[in-house]
Amino acid sequence: MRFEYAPAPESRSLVTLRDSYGLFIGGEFVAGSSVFKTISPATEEVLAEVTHAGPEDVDRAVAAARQAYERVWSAMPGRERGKYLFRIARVLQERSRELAVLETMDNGKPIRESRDVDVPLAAAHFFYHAGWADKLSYAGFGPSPRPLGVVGQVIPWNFPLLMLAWKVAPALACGNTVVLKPAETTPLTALLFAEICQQADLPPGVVNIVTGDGATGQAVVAHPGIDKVAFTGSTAVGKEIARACAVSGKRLTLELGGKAANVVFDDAPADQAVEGIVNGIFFNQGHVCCAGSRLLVQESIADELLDALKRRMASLRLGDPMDKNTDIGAINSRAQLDKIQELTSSGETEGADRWSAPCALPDRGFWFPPTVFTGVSPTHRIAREEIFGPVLSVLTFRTPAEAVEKANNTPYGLSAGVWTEKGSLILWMASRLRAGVVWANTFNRFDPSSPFGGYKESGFGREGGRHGLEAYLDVLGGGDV
Ligand code: TAP
Repeated sequence: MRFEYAPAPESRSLVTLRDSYGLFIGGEFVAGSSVFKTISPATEEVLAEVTHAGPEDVDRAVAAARQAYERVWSAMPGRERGKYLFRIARVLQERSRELAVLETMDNGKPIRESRDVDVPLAAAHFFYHAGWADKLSYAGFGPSPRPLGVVGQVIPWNFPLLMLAWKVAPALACGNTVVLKPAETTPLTALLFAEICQQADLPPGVVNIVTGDGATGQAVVAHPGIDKVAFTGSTAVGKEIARACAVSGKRLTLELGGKAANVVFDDAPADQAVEGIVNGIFFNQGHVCCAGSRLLVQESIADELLDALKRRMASLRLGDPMDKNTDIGAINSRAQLDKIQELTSSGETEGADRWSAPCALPDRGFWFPPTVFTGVSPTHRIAREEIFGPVLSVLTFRTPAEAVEKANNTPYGLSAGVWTEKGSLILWMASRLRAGVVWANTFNRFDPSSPFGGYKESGFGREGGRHGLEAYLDVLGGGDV
């Protein structure tokens, strides 16, 4: 039975959009070399004009960060830095509805997700790292770990505010200052975050935000005044950055792509597994680095499980991301939609069977229905390449050993899921899966105290937890933090 829901739109009036936004450098919004427009992917309406930072603007931002590092932030006792982080965390909570609405407008993700996942987790990251700021000497990195200096951070568009929090909170807690570049298609919550830094009286220059495109990211990464680079994005760009940093001696952490296996055994609780599969691949339109984009299902239950999955997919509601009942929002950009369409066409051409949930797509904006491919072979592109959209590729296996072999048959290694009632099988699988995170009987769960990161082409370094602090500390140096 299909339920009809009355519209339940969240109010756009919670957000006051400016016509244009400057760069956030030295605690102020300043003009830059040129401007570009950011649009709503759900309606293609222009939301605001944003400044494009050229190399000279990046230079100013790095200089402001250096000055703040040397004069204020690195010398400030950890307990004082912690107070600023607590303040930012509280303001994020106070302004959470505004942030959620703005995120949904600029990114296209359902308001339910920005409200219940992105913004609360972003605040949690600041609370968590605020607690670490005065305890770094007890974190197991020696008695006096030192900050690294000015950190250049480049983030993607899939979780704009949350990725900012993953980057900025540990960097600041450890005594570094930052120059952050948000993605070209989703700069608005980072700019609202800049206002929050002002509201929290963060010393000028501790956080600098330079909006722009890939060239701006390149300028940040290549700047000689940057001591450490932290990048989240595609594996292709990550490799370019690794090459650029290799010759410079800069410290580097990379959080890159994934092609996670979600492995369902025949004794798994079926309804729970179906919810986990749906959450694993359709959460955030599948724009998730750790998405469970390859379903590995034990052959004996494959037909039954797929029937249940299709029934569940048919009940997903696609449409206005501002509606509180929406499950599937808009694809973030025309370019991403083109990429999803190209890869799904290759799935059909290579011989897999495509099934999409029956749902009407809105006339304007960028949309793609939840889709599942069966009859997939490990050599198909849809089984190997990251689609980064609401598309699931299904493969089958007979034995646990075959499941492990197929799950690990990927250049990536970010995450995996295991569904079974047997605890021993969970542990057996977890010790063999080459993935940074292995979820058992759940998927896409995050917590700031739990380190996240990849193996192989999914990158190196960890974000979150005690392990994540290490990326922002000179653990071999002396002195007080
Ligand atoms: P990318 O195209 O790699 O872009 C990421 C960021 O890098 C954007 O801000 C981008 O700017 C900038 N950039 C582009 N070219 C650059 C260059 N040559 N030098 C420096 N910066 C450059 O990735 P995306 O399409 O935005 O994001 C999707 C990818 O991110 C997926 O592969 C996904 O798996 C990965 N991701 C990984 C994680 C973790 S934790 N592993 C989390 C989220 C996403 P523009 O936006 O202006 O192009």
